[in-house]
Amino acid sequence: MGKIAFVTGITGQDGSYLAEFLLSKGYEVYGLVRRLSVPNTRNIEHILDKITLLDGDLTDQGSLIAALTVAQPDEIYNLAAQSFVQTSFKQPVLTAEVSGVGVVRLLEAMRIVCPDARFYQASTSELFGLVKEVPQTENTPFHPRSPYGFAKLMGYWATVNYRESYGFHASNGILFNHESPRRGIEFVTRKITDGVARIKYGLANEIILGNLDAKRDWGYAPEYVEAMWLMLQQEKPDDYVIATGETHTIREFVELAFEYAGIDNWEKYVKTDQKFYRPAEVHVLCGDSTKAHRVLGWKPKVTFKELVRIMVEADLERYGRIMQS
Ligand code: NAP
Ligand code: F7E
Repeated sequence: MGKIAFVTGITGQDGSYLAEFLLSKGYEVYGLVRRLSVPNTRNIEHILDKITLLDGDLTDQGSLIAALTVAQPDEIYNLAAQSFVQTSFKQPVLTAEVSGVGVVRLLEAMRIVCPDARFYQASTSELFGLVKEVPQTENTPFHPRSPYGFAKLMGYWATVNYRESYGFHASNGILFNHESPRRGIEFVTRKITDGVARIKYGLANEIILGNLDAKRDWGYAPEYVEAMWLMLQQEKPDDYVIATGETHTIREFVELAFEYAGIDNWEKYVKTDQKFYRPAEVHVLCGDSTKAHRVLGWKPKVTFKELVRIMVEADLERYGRIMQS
């Protein structure tokens, strides 16, 4: 019999790639989905007949207990969150409820229903925020810069605390930015590649962005979900930085995206607006994933340039199809 996995956030970028990955490993996969007025299963449409969806929400304790009772998982991957930093400034309490207290609710549900399961928490490089050193490792002090960051800080420490208090096999993956054609449209990489494709097809004539000088360590999402799984295959739970070790500005991403789409003079099309700046910015992120390489044998393969190309090509192809239909 294969193992059973329970994935929150299964409709999101990472959840959908993780579900595919777990299916390929022979897992029985359960996913938690919340009620939306318009269903949002685009990322998992192709595997809907292979997984089981259970109703629930990280803000509803009873629904988490009920879902775990049905699934009886060996492994729990908590990927659900209000994950957009910009929105967290507009909806800080909701973000704290979902991305912070939500982790405690899920850990409590696990304590009641399946304390011997293994637990993965989707922690983030946003914990480092105003960075204390470059590159950031598992030992770098935290200084979150947004409600998203401080909510995730609670999730991080809740995971450590349940490990220390109850002996849970609970691990934090401190993942740096990772992107793909399934990235939500409001995140900067996807906003750029979607915008470039629109410009290429004459559907738009500009992209309006915020701070072009911020630097991020961007990796490729399908590779990052494998690191999550590897953490839960270890005898002992622990916390790991997952990153490429390279950092690039938003400007560099923009330049490459226009180049791959074959559009000259990107400056002609890109404008900036204060409304896309953040009240407190995370200026530079660059991770050191030496520990993940040493213990998990994990290493990123897709380079920054390949990532930009993959995303630009996917959006060009998508608009190409739309234009033909
Ligand atoms: P994403 O695409 O925004 O997906 C978030 C998921 O959470 C969606 O499935 C969403 O469901 C679900 N969700 C939101 N609120 C919920 C609630 N109240 N109850 C239950 N489910 C809820 O995020 P992602 O990029 O895949 O990231 C996955 C996780 O890793 C998140 O926790 C994120 O904070 C964290 N993380 C991401 C990165 C990155 O670069 N991508 C880096 C570090 C950490 P709907 O589809 O219904 O909205
Ligand atoms: O912003 C700048 C913005 O929204 C990246 C989430 O997955 O990764 C993600 O958080 C940078 C910031 O991602 C625009 O100011 C400029 O400096 O793509 P983003 P993020 O905030 O890094 C971490 C690791 C997570 O955990 C989060 O869940 O780009 N930027 N102009 C812009 N950002 C956006 N969104 N839109 C712009 O127009």
